[in-house]
Amino acid sequence: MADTKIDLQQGDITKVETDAIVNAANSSLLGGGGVDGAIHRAGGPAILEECKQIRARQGGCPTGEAVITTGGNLPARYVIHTVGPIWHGGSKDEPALLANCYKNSLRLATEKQLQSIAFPNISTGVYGYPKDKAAQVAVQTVKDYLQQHDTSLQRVVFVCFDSENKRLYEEMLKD
Ligand code: AR6
Repeated sequence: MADTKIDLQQGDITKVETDAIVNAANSSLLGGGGVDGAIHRAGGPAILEECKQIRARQGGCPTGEAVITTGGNLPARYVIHTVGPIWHGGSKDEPALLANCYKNSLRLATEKQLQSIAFPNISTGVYGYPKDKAAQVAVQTVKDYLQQHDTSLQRVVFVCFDSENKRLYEEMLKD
């Protein structure tokens, strides 16, 4: 594995000073509530402008895929927008789709030669993915990716908004 550090923080991802922050978007790329709304509010209109250009080119973003835009007024230089799966009970390929969100975001960051990236707890809000199951997928997928790929990334941060997620990640990152 490269010497990439995995960190854990609790708080608002729009304040985090990594090269990129990841947005838990929807396929329209036109914004929404939750972390998506917070990122567009804090980052300003330049982000939506680029999302619209991407929509015009490729018609939105399928579940599990990711696209990259400017960070606008955010401390982060880029926002990587990925679309998590809606939880339907686990039989609709949700774990693989959620893993794809993390993999494709890490791939984009690596292609851009970024050194740091911060993830929110994708799909665990409006999309209803059970937090413990989502944390397991997130941590395992990031660890596997770092083991299997050459990457420019020196730091990956999990940013938990709520204390339950923080506790789950703490437990999972213990060793
Ligand atoms: N910083 C970090 N995490 C946050 C923040 C924040 N400022 N705000 C919320 N969270 P959600 P989803 C956490 O609902 O489940 C949107 O409308 C939140 O506590 O934002 O992937 C999109 O447009 C939760 O743990 O995203 C889509 O339509 C996590 O972020 C849909 O919601 C994800 O919750 C996506 O649903």
